[in-house]
Amino acid sequence: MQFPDVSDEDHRGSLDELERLASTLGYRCVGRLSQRRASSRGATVLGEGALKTLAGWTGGAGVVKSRAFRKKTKAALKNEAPEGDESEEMEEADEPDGGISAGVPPVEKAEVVIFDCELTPSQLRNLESATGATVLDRTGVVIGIFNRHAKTREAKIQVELASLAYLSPRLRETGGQDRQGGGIGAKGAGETSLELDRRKIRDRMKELRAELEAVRGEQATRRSRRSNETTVALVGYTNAGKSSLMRALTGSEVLVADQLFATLDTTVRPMKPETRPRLLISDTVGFIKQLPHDLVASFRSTLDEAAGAALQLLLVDAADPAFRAQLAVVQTVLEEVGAGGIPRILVLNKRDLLSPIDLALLQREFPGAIAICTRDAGDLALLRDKITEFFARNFLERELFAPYGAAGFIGEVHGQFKVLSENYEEAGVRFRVQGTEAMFEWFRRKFSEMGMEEKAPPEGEPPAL
Ligand SMILES: Nc1nc2c(ncn2[C@@H]2O[C@H](COP(=O)(O)OP(=O)(O)OP(=O)(O)O)[C@@H](O)[C@H]2O)c(=O)[nH]1
Ligand SMILES: [Mg+2]
Repeated sequence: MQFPDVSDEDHRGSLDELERLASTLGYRCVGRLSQRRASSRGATVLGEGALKTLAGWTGGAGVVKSRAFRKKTKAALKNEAPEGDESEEMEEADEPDGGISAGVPPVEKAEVVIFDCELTPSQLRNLESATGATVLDRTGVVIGIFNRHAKTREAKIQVELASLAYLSPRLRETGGQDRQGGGIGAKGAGETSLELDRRKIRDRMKELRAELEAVRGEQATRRSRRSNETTVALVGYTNAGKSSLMRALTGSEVLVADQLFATLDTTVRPMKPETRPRLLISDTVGFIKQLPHDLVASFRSTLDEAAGAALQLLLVDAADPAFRAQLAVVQTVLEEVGAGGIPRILVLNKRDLLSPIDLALLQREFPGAIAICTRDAGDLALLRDKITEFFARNFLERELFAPYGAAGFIGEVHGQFKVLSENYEEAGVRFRVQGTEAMFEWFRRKFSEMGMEEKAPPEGEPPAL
């Protein structure tokens, strides 16, 4: 469907992206069909003609043979309103048919039809009836990929929760069968009752939420343990190159793949070569347009990483013609999850794929941004400098005093701060250190009972990292 407010270019880009998503799930695209529509309402989303064309590709009848459709037809014959909760959608089906672009009909028969919009459960069922093929929508495909790529316990719980939330309303329509392999088992003995399925889903979701709480509790503890450290979050659209940059900056072996949603788990590693204080880099799940809210909510804790960072590196694939729209999506989602107000450096990645002219134009368009290639050592050194400069600007120089006998104190000072000098005096050790306000705050809380003293030196130049 191409809606009136979507340009031809954006429409094509969106279908390209959908094709990539589908191929990540192992599907091969045999044909594309578009129709200009005012909205995605209507019993089958598509008009009659487009549906017939589509059914020609899948070997389906091209008409809906559902109960609701029969009901509507009967009602129409009797000239009365149709009953049932699908009546509204059936009424909307009358938009004129037209604006179809289908290209050459595919040689191979299509077994799966994927729609680039969200389908209601009844639209999905009607379309399956008319095409005789399996029908998926964009969300279904994304959830399928998430199911496949989740590795850690936390990501698996998050994905299962999202699948169940997606599946639950669709159950009524599909008679309790699990369409996507989304976590609950497919139909089996004693599982045909809809009520039972619904209750099982509710119970399972409750169980998963409790488990997620527990996992998140552990994580929060881990996060607070490093709250005095300084985290840089890599954020961006899926496939922008976040994990590649993570590897380059930290030397860690995170997965890099030319795939959408290769990363679903958060990884945090110190930046190499190590700085003092240590800077941590975090790599997390990417964004995509029309990411359903349920899914965003279940990835909340992964995104908390972005919200808790001192600095965000917002990566875009500058060689992707759709990158401006992708950047807008990322900015919107970051706002929505409360990670909008954090200092940010825009990183135009994959500059190696751009011509010098395009690159120059981009740099003029985004003056604060840094253009890099994650494989170029010089670019990486510049980016590293930019990161350390940012922290240097935010580092304060203070004096800390620890009385002798304050167990662990001296080790922590050396571990966390950059120590400029230390003097062993009669009653204890006097340090001159550099750190962020947050680090001093954490330190104050931890060692307040030990009589730590802290004092800012006279105003001067900002400290170097
Ligand atoms: N040409 C070029 N390709 C790059 C560059 N950086 C990353 N890539 C490629 O882009 C693809 C995606 O890279 P990833 O690092 O996995 O991207 P990501 O942002 O982590 O993606 P997800 O985890 O799937 O959201 C891979 O095929 C990388 O090899 C670059 O600077 N230039
Ligand atoms: Mg990744």
